[in-house]
Amino acid sequence: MAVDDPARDESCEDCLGIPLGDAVTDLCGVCNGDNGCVDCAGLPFGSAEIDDCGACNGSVFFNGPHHSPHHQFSHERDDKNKKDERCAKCDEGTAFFRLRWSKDKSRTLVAHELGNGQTFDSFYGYGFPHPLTHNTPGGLGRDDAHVFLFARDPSDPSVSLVALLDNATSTTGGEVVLRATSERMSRKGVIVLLEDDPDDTFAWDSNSASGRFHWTWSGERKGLLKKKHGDHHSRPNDYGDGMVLGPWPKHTDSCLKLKWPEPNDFGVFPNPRGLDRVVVYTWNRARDEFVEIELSHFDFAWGLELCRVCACEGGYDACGVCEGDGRSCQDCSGTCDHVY
Ligand SMILES: [Ca+2]
Ligand SMILES: [Ca+2]
Repeated sequence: MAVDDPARDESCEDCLGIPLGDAVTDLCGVCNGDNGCVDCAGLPFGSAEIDDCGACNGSVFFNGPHHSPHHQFSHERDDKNKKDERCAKCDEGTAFFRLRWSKDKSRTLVAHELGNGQTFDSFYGYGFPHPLTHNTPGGLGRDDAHVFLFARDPSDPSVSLVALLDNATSTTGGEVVLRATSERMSRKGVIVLLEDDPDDTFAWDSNSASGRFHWTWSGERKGLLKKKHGDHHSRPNDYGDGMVLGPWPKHTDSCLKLKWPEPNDFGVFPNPRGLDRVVVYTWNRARDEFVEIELSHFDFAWGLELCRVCACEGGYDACGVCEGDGRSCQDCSGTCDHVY
């Protein structure tokens, strides 16, 4: 650890208890260790193995959300049929995406794994408990933000893009036009799997894998909900919007480009209205938690590009975040409790 690290506690001892010593905890939590728990994809306690095709299979996922980080997969590899099947599907089931938000800014995202029995619908939680909006586990919507994340349903397996507008309890509304174009995604069966709300515009053509989306949401319309019971003319507050788009094609370099165009057919100006930022989550597989990607110098006019890739090419940081920068990750005790 650098002595000029501003986050450093002056009284900090190293992991051997030596004041200002230089012993550090390795990626496996072992003081002065040799990172012996790191798998072939670079993830501490990861389950990636060299597969039958000779590649490090970073697509092998943990077995549900409540695994122990020490859990190890063990595949029976002596069955020839299974082996042939795996080799034919070497790239299937991978859930890594290259996020690009300017010519020279990109990161690799890891898709969130849905839990046992969870579906994209139940993950999105449309309409309950907050009506007309998303109700994701833990509340992934953010005030005045357009949120994107990938989720993978291991039962298919399939991966879809989840978009969330605003916080599910935000008091402010907004209006957004989003334009989507794609490469290598046409006629692959990509559809809008969930519409929030059905009366917003989801003009998506799966043949060309392109489209336009137009959302309006009210936020809190003061007074409406305070009207008497039985007032059927008032619609509940619409706190947020969004959609699920998928399933994503399994081949690499299937790319979706998203823009917030001005001008646009819907007369929305500025576009977006009521939003001032984009939030993208990646998934920390080692710790089973979402990590927000910091999109420095994001520009709505340039937009976002999301392309499927096969692995976390830049490797995982010490906290298990794919291509995380590890900033303030390892504090004096060597734990990873202070990521972002
Ligand atoms: Ca709406
Ligand atoms: Ca809505």
